[in-house]
Amino acid sequence: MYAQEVKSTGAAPKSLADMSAEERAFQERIDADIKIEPKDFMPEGYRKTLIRQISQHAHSEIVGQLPEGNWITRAPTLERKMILLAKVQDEAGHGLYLYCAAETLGVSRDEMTEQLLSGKAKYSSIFNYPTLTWADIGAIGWLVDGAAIMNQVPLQRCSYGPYARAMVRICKEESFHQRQGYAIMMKLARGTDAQREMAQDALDRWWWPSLMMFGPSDGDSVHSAQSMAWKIKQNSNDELRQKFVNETVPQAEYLGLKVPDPDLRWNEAKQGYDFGPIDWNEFHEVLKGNGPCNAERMAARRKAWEDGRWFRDGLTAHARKAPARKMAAE
Ligand code: BYC
Repeated sequence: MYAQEVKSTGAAPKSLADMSAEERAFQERIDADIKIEPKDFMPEGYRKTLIRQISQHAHSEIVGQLPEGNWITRAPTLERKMILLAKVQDEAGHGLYLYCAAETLGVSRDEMTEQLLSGKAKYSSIFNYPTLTWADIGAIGWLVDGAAIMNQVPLQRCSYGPYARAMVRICKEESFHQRQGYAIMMKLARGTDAQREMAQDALDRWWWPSLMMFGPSDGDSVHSAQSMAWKIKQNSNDELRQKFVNETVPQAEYLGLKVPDPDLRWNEAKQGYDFGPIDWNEFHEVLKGNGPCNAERMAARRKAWEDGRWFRDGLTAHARKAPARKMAAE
C-alpha cells in the first residue's frame, strides 16, 4: 500500500539533430538561460517532468509538516513552541506556492492530491521516519532543511520561471529553519550528558536518511540527464550529496558529535570527504511504502482531505453562486 517505488521511466535527452524546429528553438532558449513561462511552447516531456517534480516537492512540504507537528505541543519552552509553530506554517506555505507553480502547467490541485493519496506521486523518503525526541526537531532543522537548501538553492536558477521564483522565498525560509535546528542541537550538545546523548542519538538516526534525500546515485538516477539538459536540475544527485557531507561534517565536529559512519574521512586529493555506502535497500523499501511511518503519514493526509470536503464543497457552491448574484445586482 502507498507504494512510491522507483520505476525507470527516464529516456536519454534528444540530440539537437533529432529535435523538431520547435523543440530546437526551445532548447536554444534553455541554453541561453532564458526562462520558460507558462504560455510559452514546451515539449510535453518538459511539462510532465516539471509537474512530477514540483508536485512531489509540494507533497513533501505538506507531509513534512507531520513529523515536526508531532512536537508542537511538547516543545520545551513557549519560545521554542512559537518558533516550531512558525516553521511548520512556513512548510505549509511552501507547499502552497509549489502547488500554484505546478498549476501553471495545466494540472489541478485536486489531481495532484489524488495522485498523492493513491500512491502514484511520491513525497520525500525522509518524512517516513519518526520524531522520537525533541533532539529530532533539532536534527530535522539542521540536517533535513540543510539537505533541502543544498538541493533547492540551484532550483532558484531552474529554467521554468514560476518554479524558480517560488524557490527564492522558500530558500530564504529554509535557511532560517536550518539555523533554528542547529541552535537546538547546540543547546543540547552543550547541555547535560543526557541531552548530549539525545543529540547524538538523533544524529545517528537522521544522518543516513538525510543523505538519501538527494535521490539515487547518478548511475541509477533515471531523470537526471534529461532534467539537467533542460536546466530543471543544475547538479547531479551525487554532486549535491557530496557538497552536503562536506559542509555538514565540520558542523557535527563543532557540536562535538560523531557522524555515524566508520568510513568517513577527509580526502585531500578531492578536497572532500569520502563516506561509506548508502543502504539503497532501505531507500527502496521506504519508497515502496515499507518505511516506519509511511502508512501513518498517508492516513493523516487522507483524513485531512476527507475532513476538508465540506469546506471545499462550500467554497465551490459559493463560487457557483457568485456570478448569478453579480448579475442580479447589475
Ligand atoms: N524520496 O531520477 P531521479 C523539504 C524518486 S522537502 C522519494 O534521481 P529526479 C522539507 C524520484 O522522484 C524535500 N523519492 O529523480 C519539507 C524518481 O521517481 P519517479 C523534497 C525519491 O526527480 C518540510 C526516482 O526516485 N525536495 O526539504 O531527477 C520540512 C528516480 O530518481 C527521492 C524536493 O522535492 C527521495 N529522497 O531527482 C523540511 C526537491 N529521491 O518520480 C524540509 C525537488 C528520488 O520517477 N526535487 N526519488 O516516480 C528534486 O530535486 C528531485 O526530484 C530529486 C530526485 C533530487 C528529489
